[in-house]
Amino acid sequence: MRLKALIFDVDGTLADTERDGHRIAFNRSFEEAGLRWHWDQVLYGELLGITGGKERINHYIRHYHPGFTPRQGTLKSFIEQLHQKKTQYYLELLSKGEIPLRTGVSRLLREARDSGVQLAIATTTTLENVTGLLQTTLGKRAEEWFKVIAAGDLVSAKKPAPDIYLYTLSELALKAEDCLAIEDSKNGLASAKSAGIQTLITVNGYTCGQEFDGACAILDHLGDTQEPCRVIKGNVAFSPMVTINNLEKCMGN
Ligand code: XBP
Ligand code: MG
Repeated sequence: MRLKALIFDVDGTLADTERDGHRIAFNRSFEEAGLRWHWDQVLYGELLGITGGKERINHYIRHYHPGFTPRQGTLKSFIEQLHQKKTQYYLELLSKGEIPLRTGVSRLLREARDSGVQLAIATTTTLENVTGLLQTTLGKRAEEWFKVIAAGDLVSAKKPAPDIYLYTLSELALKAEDCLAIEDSKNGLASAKSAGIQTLITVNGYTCGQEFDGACAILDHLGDTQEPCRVIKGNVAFSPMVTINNLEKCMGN
């Protein structure tokens, strides 16, 4: 079947942004606010079950510091301010070029462009984080490669709700069956699947133990000429790398 659009998740899919990116930025914002909160790698893995930075902070407070009240203002505005600082720190990390794209991402994006397959993004993270990542890894004008960049608070119900994917489909003016989503997590898969979109998973350190029922394939990464991918589950035709050609063949099955 003819694939019309590829819809990418960002965190964990385009790049491994969580452990050494978002986590570090959250911790810096806590330190700066004089809070003795620290998210280590294991705790952060647990907190990733809650998508969205503001929602994650709120969940953490409710479960780990239930009596906490900010010195000034409401809890909501306190979390918003903390999160704005976190975004600043995250953008600083990106600008240092410390977060590269995952294997095969740049290759597949370029191949899609050459084949006339549209590109889109459906993510929970803040819009500036997406544009920052695209610019620091693919160049100043990389945003223009994407017909739709759907991010953050654009929808009120974040992944695993289907809203961000439904919004992306409507902006693309395409049907779910003409698109394929690329995700890294259970929450991401649930979101894309509930919007009716077939989904390919590339796992990472935080998500490799998750269940991905209903994914069209599960791989360790997208693969590249120098670094073949491993098919964990699904059609072996994806090895040594995911291409527009093998995606179109496998989607028909
Ligand atoms: C990603 C997220 C994001 C980031 C932080 O989920 O949950 O919250 O961790 O981004 P997904 P913000 O990959 O499933 O979209 O702090 O900007 O929200
Ligand atoms: Mg993700």
